[in-house]
Amino acid sequence: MGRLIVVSNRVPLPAKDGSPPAGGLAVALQAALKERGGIWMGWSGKTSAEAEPGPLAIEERDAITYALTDLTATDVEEYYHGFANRVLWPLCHYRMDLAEYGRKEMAGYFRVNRFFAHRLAPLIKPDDVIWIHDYHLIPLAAELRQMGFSNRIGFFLHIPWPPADLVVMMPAHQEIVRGLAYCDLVGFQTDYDLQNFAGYLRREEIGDEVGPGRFRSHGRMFRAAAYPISIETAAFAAFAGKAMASSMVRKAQQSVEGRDLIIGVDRLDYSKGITQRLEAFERFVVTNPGYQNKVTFLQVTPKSRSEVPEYEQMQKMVAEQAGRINGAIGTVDWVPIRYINRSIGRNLLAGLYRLASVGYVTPLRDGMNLVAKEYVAAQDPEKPGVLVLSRFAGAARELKGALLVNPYDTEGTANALAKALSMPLAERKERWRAMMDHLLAHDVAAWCQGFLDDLTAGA
Ligand code: ADQ
Repeated sequence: MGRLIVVSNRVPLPAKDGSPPAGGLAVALQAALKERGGIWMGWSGKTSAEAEPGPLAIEERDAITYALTDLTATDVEEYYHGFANRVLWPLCHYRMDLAEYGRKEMAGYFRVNRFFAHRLAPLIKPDDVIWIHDYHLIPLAAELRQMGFSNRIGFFLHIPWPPADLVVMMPAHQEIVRGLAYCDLVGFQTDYDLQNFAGYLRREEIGDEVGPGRFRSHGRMFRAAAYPISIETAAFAAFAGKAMASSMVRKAQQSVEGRDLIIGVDRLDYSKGITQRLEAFERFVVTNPGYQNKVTFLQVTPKSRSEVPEYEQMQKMVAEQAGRINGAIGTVDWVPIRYINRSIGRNLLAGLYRLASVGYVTPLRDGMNLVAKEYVAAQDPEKPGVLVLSRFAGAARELKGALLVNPYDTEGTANALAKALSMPLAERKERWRAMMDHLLAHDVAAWCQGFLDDLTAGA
């Protein structure tokens, strides 16, 4: 296989001090790039004041070439905030009610994808393998093909692919989906996403499955399959064990004062079901008075996308809701919900997962949800906690040892919290072992290798 070229909206440039990147995905892709030599291209996150952004900024680190482009303010507004985050994100999370489709934004989305293709073109060698990531860049493969590139091109969608009935609500759905047919391999998080994609092609009569995982659409043949993303399981487990010695984690442990800790960790996003989660926690305490003053629910939620109005409103709503619940069920010596509105370091995060008796992960819709996997990996094998997991997270397709809940069912979720907190140790161990064994065998390195093997097979 030739060099690997990864393209994603944002690029995790390694820190100058050599400290590792925060996410497992960045670690896995950087390892793959290092092994084969390669390029990681994407938006620098900077807005250019010029009508045409300057040349690519190239940085070489550890045998990887990082190629970063600025975008104009109009590009950022239309492509990123406009179409990617206000049409594709809500649509793929089953929230067409929040989508704000506009032709100007869609044109901006295609324009920036074409711009990415033109920026990337001079860097591509004939045997390079190109791996495109996520919903920001769905049309990129088609743009590259139009420029004459016949390299192997793979695409991985990190968010869900919804059923046909939803996809067709997006006015430009056929033009968007067309981009995928120009790839050699399209990866989804779960078998459900793959089925939805196949169903959409059939329903719209724009393609069909000609064999298992083999599709024909827009006059092209390509493959599609599920590749559930994962974490660096063994490394994260070791890290969590060590984190217990840190003074921050010890302080956190003292502050809980022997109560059971329930932990929720999410970017502030309407797809994560945070308000439903708080409500179910309140219901749990009210219907299980024995747990009053015996549990602390810690919700850690850094702001995200605050330039989009729904996110701004949500931030206010969640803070108010946590305050109202604390006022209603708290006592002078007990604050039931602790709500932290910012990002925390990986060390503290890993330690908090390990301290927590319950990992409370209840998105309304999620491509995978890596928090669920991190929580499992961080547990002490001798006294593991219990994962309460939404059936609507992609992770629910794999983590069968979790207590699966429907986050729209407040009573059901409250009951699951009660069940988790009273679960006998033997059952906790048995459930955890099954999940941990799965995650050790299916870590992010295996995910990366599996996708690249399939992409390059037969090349
Ligand atoms: P996200 O929607 O960002 O990712 P998720 O998979 O849960 O969701 O990943 C979040 C990451 O951020 C985790 O590694 C978590 O530890 C970290 N994080 C969250 N809150 C934090 C905090 N307060 N402090 C520090 N770290 C925090 C998208 C899709 C997911 C899919 C991933 C990967 O929406 O469904 O799992 O991509 O494909």
